Amino acid sequence: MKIIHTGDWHIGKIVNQVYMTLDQEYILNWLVEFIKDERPDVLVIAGDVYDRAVPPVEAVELLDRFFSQVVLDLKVPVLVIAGNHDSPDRLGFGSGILEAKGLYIEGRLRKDIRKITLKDEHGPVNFFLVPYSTPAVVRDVFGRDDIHDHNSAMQAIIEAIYEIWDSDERNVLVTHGFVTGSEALELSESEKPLSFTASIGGVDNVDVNLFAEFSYTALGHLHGPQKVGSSRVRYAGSLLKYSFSEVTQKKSFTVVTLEADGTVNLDLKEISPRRDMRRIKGTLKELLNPSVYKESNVEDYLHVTLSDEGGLIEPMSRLRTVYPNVLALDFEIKERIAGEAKTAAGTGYKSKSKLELFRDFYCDITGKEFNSEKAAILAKVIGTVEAEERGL
Ligand SMILES: [Mn+2]
Repeated sequence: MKIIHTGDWHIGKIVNQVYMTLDQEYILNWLVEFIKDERPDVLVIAGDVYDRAVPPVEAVELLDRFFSQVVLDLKVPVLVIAGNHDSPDRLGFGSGILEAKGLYIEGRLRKDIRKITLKDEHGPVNFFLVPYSTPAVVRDVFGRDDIHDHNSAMQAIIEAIYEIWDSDERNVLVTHGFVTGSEALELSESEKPLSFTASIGGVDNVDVNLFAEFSYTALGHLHGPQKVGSSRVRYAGSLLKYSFSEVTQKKSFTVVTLEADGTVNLDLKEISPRRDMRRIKGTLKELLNPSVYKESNVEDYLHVTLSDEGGLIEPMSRLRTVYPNVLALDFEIKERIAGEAKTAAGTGYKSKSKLELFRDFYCDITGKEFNSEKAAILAKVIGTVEAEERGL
């Protein structure tokens, strides 16, 4: 069986005030053509389909058009789960109607884990759809008090799958979260901590060993395409580069061939975007010199670092006469003097969770200790707000 595994589309994403919808449309049009040629048995989208719980109209229309082309015209089934950016109910809306046509969307986790069985010439392949869920939701769904983090939540989910599966058949898990093994993973600024508890000593991660019995586990969440431990557990990576911390990543679609005996062969199909995301560095004069930029795509999304020492007049507008899509500009000198970006939130604020940011702010302003009691209260507030944002 041939599976195209992808995820983290973040349709409707805004990067430095620019809507990426046209870039996303470009790739999805390309994907339709690829599916036409490749004739996969199924397309799997492992969460974070939209960037926000309430996506812009253009994003919804784009996805709608894509699904119609793949499911109705090409008759290739599509399996979709919600990620932590999606609203479970909004994503799942109307999924009952579309199921008959081969579009399976699992927005909200259910006690009877969703099992979709597709067939190839060697027999059935079962896909278990496990949308992103907080430990609290999993605890509710299964009515189990022993679930306290993402790992114990996933353990309960896997146990529920074992009750309904046939271990002699080929079984594929589709889920979204932070799955780790013994090797370090490639992370980016796009992946924020999943839970507020992670910043008070808890952990978000799920042990990859939980997936040992599956022929393949199709993961979403991390934006860099990569395996976790063995190549049978993989992150597809995001559709596009969504932050400058991803500039060195090569985005791809994972074409998984599942053999009769359950072994997998992988083929990565590199994604060529309409506009790449890059960093460039030099003096303003150098960067505006045609011999410097003539070999490159000046339409790319750029983070420009200027190495000029003196003052410059309107560097951004001058850069944009050549590079219309400069998204960020900084100066090498200032950076060297200032060291790491410092704000009222202290150093490294970009990688801090909401709770940590508040803690730093609180301590800065009051000079008092932010004890565990205060942390617990605030964690609850943040949790409630985040749940509301996702429409839970
Ligand atoms: Mn995610």
